[in-house]
Amino acid sequence: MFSLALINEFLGMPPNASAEGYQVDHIIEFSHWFMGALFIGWWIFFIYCLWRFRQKRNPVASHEGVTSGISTHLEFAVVLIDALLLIGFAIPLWAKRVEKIPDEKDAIVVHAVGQQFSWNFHLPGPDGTFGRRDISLESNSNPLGIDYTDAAAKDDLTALGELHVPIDRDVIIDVSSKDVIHNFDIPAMRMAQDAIPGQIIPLWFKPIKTGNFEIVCGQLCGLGHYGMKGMVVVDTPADYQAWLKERRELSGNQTAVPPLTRPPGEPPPGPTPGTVAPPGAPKTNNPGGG
Ligand SMILES: [Cu+2]
Repeated sequence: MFSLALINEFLGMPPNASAEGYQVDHIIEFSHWFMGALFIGWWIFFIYCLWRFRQKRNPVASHEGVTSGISTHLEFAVVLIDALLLIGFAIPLWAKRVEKIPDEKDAIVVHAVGQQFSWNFHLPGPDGTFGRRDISLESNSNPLGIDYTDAAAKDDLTALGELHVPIDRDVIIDVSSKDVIHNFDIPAMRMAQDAIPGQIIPLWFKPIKTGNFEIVCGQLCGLGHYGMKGMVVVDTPADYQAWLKERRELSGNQTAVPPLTRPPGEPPPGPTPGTVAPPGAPKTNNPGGG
């Protein structure tokens, strides 16, 4: 069956997997068809001009130019359609995304923290409250700097690179970054959000298909940017509970001795190998590093 949506597939977009993604798909479809029409229109105009203003027929240049108003009308129509796309569709869609965040009580809430070059996830655990995080506690064994002396942190779960969420539940991901600007992008959910140091910005969606969906970093964040990938696994509710149980068992082992400070001898998180420090950056004294 012919479908307008074929253009998205043709251009390589993965099939949509979230309840809200269709709105994004529609605006992308419309924009692509509109660009396609403009592309053909301008080509016809270009070829017409080559023929109409050929030298044989116009040996002397006309310095007066076009006298009819048709090109003005055409250009005005293009501006009008562009304005309609922006004001009528894009801005309201964006406003809906940033204003109508689902209630946290009924949603799965996760913190995603970007770093060169991976995604860390922090889950609140059974008590539903996130434990305190402190940048001074960050280490290789505690990349999120979770303060395990905080009562709310005792049951918290962490995951690196792979996040599981249940199907048909609203998911809110609070996106932030430890170092540079990253972008938390799940193409199949049609969701992307910049991860900005010092800011926590929510992104939300409702997955409607089970399966594995790639997370990519959508901002060129350093030499390892190409490898900054992750996975969102959309599970059935039973599989999701099983994953939580597994994470709980794993983190139970990890936090048997809660690290109050950085383990002795472990250097503070410094530049990752492969990262080029910006010009003028202070030299780090990493005892272990070069
Ligand atoms: Cu990145």
